[in-house]
Amino acid sequence: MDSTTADLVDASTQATSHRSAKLQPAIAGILAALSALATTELIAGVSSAPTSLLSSVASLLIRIMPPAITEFGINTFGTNDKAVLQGSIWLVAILGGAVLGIAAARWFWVGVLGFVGFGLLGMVAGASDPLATTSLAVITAAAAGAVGIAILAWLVGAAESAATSPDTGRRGFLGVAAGIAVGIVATTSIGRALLARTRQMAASREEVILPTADVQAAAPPTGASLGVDGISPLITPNDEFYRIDTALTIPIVDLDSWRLRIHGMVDRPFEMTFDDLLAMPMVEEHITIACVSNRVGGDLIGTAKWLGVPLSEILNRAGVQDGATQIVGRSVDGFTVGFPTETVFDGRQALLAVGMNDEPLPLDHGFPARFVVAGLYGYVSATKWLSDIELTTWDAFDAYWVPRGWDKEGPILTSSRIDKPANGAQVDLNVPTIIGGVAWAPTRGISKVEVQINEGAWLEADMAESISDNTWVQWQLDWTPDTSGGQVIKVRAYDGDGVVQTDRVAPSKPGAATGYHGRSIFIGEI
Ligand SMILES: Nc1nc2c(c(=O)[nH]1)N[C@H]1C(S)=C(S)[C@@H](COP(=O)(O)O)O[C@H]1N2
Ligand SMILES: [Mo]
Repeated sequence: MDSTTADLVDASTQATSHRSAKLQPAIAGILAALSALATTELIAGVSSAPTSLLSSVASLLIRIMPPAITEFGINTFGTNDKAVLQGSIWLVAILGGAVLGIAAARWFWVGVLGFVGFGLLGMVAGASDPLATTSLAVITAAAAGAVGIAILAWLVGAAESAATSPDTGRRGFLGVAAGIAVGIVATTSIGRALLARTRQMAASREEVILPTADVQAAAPPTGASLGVDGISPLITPNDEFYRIDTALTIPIVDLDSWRLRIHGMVDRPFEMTFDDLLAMPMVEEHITIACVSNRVGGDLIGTAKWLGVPLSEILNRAGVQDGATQIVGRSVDGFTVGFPTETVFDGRQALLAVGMNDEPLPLDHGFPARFVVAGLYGYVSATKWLSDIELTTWDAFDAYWVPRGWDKEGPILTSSRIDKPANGAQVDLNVPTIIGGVAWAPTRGISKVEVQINEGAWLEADMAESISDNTWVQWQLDWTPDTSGGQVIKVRAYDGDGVVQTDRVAPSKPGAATGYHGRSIFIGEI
C-alpha cells in the first residue's frame, strides 16, 4: 500500500468512527431509558402486583390529558387505547432517551436530572393509582430511575473511551451496548411472562363460586364496633390484611391440576381436587390471626371471616392413627408448618379455609386453600397455598421456622394495642378525648382491658362486645387530660381466664414479643 492509499483508508475509518461517535451518546440515552422501562416490567412481573408502573403512568396521562385527545384515542384505537398509550410511552422513552443521552455526553447532570424526573413522574403516577400499591410503585420508580442513571453512566463512559481510542473503543462501546440491549429484551420478556401467569391465575380465581356455609357465621353484634375513628376496624378488609410469607413471587396454583394430599400416619390416605374440597361440609368463622414476629403494638395481625372445612372432618375421613401427634401442612412452594394434632379436636376452630371475607382467598393470602387455626401464630399453623397434609409424630419433624431458631409451639399470647392517639400526637388540655385500640387472646377471649396514664393507677377501659373468644375486641377509655406536658399511655389486657398479659419485655424471637404497648403524647393548651 502506498502512502496515499493508507491515508485514504485512515481518513475513511476516521469518518465512520466520527459518525458513530456522534451516534453513541444518543444510543446510550436510548438504552438507558429502555433499561429503566425494562426494570419496571421486571418488578411488575416478580411482585405479582395487579398492575404495572407503566399502566399507572398511562392512567395518569389519561387523567391529565385534555379530553379531546383521550376521545380521539378511544375513537381511533377503540379498547386498545391503553396498549397504544403504553406503546407511546416506549416511543417517547426512545426519543427522550436520545435527547438525554446527547445532552448527558456534554453535561452528565442533565441526564441524571432527566431520570430523576422520570422516577418522580412514576412515583406520582403510582401514588395516585388506586390499583397500585404506593410503596411498590415508589420502589419501582426509584429502581427504574437508578438503573437508567447507572446504564447512562456506563455507556457515556464507554463512548468517551471510544472517542480517545477510536478503534478498540468503538468496538468496546458496541459490545457493551449490544449486551445491554439483550438484557433489556430478556428482562422485559421475563417480566411480561410472569405478569401473564399472574393474570391467568387471577382469572381462575375469578371463576371460583364459593358454596354457602352449612353453618353460617352470625353477623357481628352491632355492639362489637365502637364506631370510634382511629380504632382498627373490627373486620380487616382483605386488601389491608397484613401479608407475611417467604415467597418472593406468589405461588402459581393451577386449579385444574391442584390436589390436596392427606397422608402419613392415617388409615385412609387420600387426595382431593378443589371441587372435592368445596363439596365438603363448610363452616364460617370470624378468627383473628397474628404473626409471631409482630412487635409490641405492631400491625401484623388482622381479623377476617373465614369460610372453610373443619380440619377435623378431613382428619376423620383419613382416620388419624394413634401416636400421630403432629399435623404438618406443606405449601406448593415447600413452606411447612407443624402443630399438635390435639388442637384440631380440642373444640377450637381449625379450618382448611377457601374463603376470606366472602371472597375466594386472595392470591397473596393463599389461594386456593390455607389453614387457619384459632389461637396459633401463623408460622406454626397458617400454611397458605396448601397442597399437602401429613400426620406424623412431634419428634419426627421440625417445620420451616423451627430449625431457624423459633419455638416449636406457637400459641398466641394475650396482647393489646393502642390505636389512638397516635404516637407523638398533640392532645388538647381539658378537652374530652378517646384513647382506644384492640386486645386479643384467641380461643381464651378478653375479659378486661386497663389503661395507665403516666405511671398512675390502672383505669378500666370500656370494652366493645366481642364476636367470639377467637377474635380481637375493641376497647376505649374516655379521658379529659388535665395536666399539660408529655404523657405516656400504656395498655394491658386480661384473657378470658382473668390472667393479665405479661409485662416482661422480650423480643419476638424465639417466641412472640411481649411487654405493654405504650404511646407518648403531648398535652397542650388550645
Ligand atoms: N406458604 C406459606 N404459608 C405461610 C407462610 C409462608 O411463608 N409460606 N407464612 C406464615 C406466617 S409466618 C404467617 S404470620 C401467616 C400470614 O398470613 P397472611 O399473609 O395471610 O396474613 O401465613 C403463614 N403461612
Ligand atoms: Mo408470621
